[in-house]
Parts: sequence; structure tokens; C-alpha cells
Amino acid sequence: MKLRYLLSITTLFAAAFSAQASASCEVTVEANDMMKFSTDVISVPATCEEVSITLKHTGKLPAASMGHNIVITDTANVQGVGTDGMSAGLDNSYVKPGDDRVYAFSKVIGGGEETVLTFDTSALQAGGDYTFFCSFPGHWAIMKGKFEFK
Ligand SMILES: [Cu+2]
Repeated sequence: MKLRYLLSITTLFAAAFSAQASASCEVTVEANDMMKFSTDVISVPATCEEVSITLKHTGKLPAASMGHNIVITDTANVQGVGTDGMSAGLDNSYVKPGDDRVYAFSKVIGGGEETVLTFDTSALQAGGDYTFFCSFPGHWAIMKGKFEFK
């Protein structure tokens, strides 16, 4: 009788633990009217098959003048993807259509809005050198940080 009770408690703890483990594949990042992200590093375990990044724009300015998004590329490709993205326009989230240097990107949002970027991590390598940045024209030089997958 007592043993059965103990077993069910253990099962309960195991379930709670695995729920917590999957929660770490979900991250929230804020961006504001000052062209800043709330963090310099987004870190998710390499065990995540899927990652969800919620981007919240806490400012007031519209997407046309202070839009933000999240784009993930190899660190070496930030400048190239950012430069090509400028001419792609807001309708394409300032990402060149079909750009295969881009692992994932969200739409561009304005103040008071939020968006969720969910993507499959199968193209990423554990420990790879990745960067997340905002591809809105002129923002990518400042609005960027390390995307850790390890
Ligand atoms: Cu931005």
C-alpha cells in the first residue's frame, strides 16, 4: 500500500520535471521604442526540437517607423542578411524572400503588439555560432545578440 503511494508520487514528480524541461524551449524577449532588445542572449537547450520565441514590442511607435522582428542566422551572415533585407520591404518582414541563410524569422510588429516565432531546430548544430537580430532597416547593427543552442 505504502509502496504504491510512493510510486505515484515519483510519477508525479517526473511529469512535473518533464513539463519544466519543455518549457525552457519557450523564450520571451521584449523590444522597445529605443531600438533595444531586453536581452543580449537567447539561450535554449540543444535538446529542443522546436523553439518558440515570443517577441513583445513594449513601445508605442508603429511598425512602419519602429518595427521590430527576430531573425536567426549564423553570426557570419548577419550583415549580408540585414543588408539584403532592407530592400525586401515590410511586407516581407525585411527578409529577402527565400533567403536560405535564415533559419527562422518572425513578422515585424509595432508598439503594443506581440508575435510568436516557432521553428524547427533540425538545421541547427549544438554549439553553433548563431545570432538573433532585428532586420528592420538600420536596426540590425545594434539590435542583436547571441542565440545559444547548446
Ligand atoms: Cu527593430
